[in-house]
Amino acid sequence: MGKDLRSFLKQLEEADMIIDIEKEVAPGENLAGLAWQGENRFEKATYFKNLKGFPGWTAVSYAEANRKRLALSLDTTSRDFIPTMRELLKKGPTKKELQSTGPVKDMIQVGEAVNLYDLPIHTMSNMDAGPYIGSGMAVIKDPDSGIQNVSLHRHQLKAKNKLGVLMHPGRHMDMIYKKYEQRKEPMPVAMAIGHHPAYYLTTCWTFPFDVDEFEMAGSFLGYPVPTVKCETQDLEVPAEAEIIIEGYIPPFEREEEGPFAEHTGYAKAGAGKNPYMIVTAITRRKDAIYYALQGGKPIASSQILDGMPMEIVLYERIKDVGGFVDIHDVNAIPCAGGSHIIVVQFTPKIQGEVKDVLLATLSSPYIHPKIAIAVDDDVDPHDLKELFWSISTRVNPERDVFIVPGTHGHHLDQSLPLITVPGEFPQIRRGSVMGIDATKPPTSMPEERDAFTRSHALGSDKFDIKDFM
Ligand SMILES: Cc1cc2nc3c(=O)[nH]c(=O)nc-3n(C[C@H](O)[C@H](O)[C@H](O)COP(=O)(O)O)c2cc1C
Ligand SMILES: [Mn+2]
Repeated sequence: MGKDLRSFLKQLEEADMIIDIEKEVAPGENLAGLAWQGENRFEKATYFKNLKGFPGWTAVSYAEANRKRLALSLDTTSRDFIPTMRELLKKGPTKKELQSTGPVKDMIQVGEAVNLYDLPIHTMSNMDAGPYIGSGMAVIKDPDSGIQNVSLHRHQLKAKNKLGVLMHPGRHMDMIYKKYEQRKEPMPVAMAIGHHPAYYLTTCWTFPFDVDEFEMAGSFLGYPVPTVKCETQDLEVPAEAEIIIEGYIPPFEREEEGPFAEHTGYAKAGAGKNPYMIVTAITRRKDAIYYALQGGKPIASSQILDGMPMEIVLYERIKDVGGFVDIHDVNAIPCAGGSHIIVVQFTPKIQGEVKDVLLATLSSPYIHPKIAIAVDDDVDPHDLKELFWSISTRVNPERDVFIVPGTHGHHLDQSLPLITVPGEFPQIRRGSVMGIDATKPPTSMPEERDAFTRSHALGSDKFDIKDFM
């Protein structure tokens, strides 16, 4: 057996990174709030053992939704996360391995037997239209190349065999759906729910169009991902997932969807006329664990799964700006939405370099970053106290802050004006971006740089108060 949600839960238990909850919890009432508190008060995942109205079911939340836990799942640490991921990426894709069957085929419901209300799908926020599946890794196939794509999308529970779908313009699922619409054909979809974090991480990564995200999951895990064929659609899905939901998205059909609280913490953006999916089969493990991925108000899975791949993509991009940047770290600040404020830590060499780095950060494969902040090698980009101190003592606003107007903004960032029809798919926004240089003068100006050398409380570098208590 390969690595899956269960092997990761064992790792979390051993590392004391998960809270087991035996008391009864209701997916429609308090599961979300308790899971949110598990992370935001105790920095832990949550395992719900007793679900009101769903006898026999259990649910996990926030498993991968923390840099430390995500790092643990890939046998590394929070500090070494970026270098480890950079090494893994060099491996390129690893072909999947099709098997005749697997644990996800323990139970099979097809056609009329399909009932989404049997699953403990939870409601994530007080502003949501109802229960949503956040953990469905949507597998589709490019009808031209036959290559599969996997991405994560929000899915409103609409009927026993119907789910909403939100596809942002330009995402691979949107591009492939348009190909099916051109052919006037439905697009087959299969969603995998509940698996090892490597699957979720690669699913949320923007790889080139012709890369199958699960083949990258194979490279991250170090072996070919085992797959099985779907029952009712021509697609291959992970054999060791907890649940598979098969179906299709009809062409040209649109229906009211939302509201739903997004990674920004607001609920109205994106709501309106969106496509939907008809479910044709559900297959699952006998004792399937529902993965109650929490979206919305930070910190949720939304910010971690958006932000972690972005950090590595931005790191790779920035390191080559102007030939070479002495880059140390990137933080897509989770509590700020995970993707809209990016902190880049590096040692500036010459005047002007910081601005180039900030512009590269703001014009990458991602349209999320709106504010980029550069900090020097003596400031921890993950420590908000350090960040504010650096901005406060190293920024002269008229010199160190710039704004670029008229850029393409993120579809769900409600602070930016829409340039398409409100409530109609797709939604496109024009906005602006801002760079803040909170670094010291560059190394080419040693005297000026030296004036910004930090002080510390005398003895704090040599003595530990624990030895005096
Ligand atoms: C929790 C979560 C929910 C997401 N929901 C959506 C969504 O509803 N619609 C969408 O287009 N992208 C959504 N995304 C972003 C895509 O999954 C992500 O950009 C992915 O890399 C797209 O895959 P692609 O590169 O194959 O297009 C979500 C991401 C996360 C982490
Ligand atoms: Mn893709």
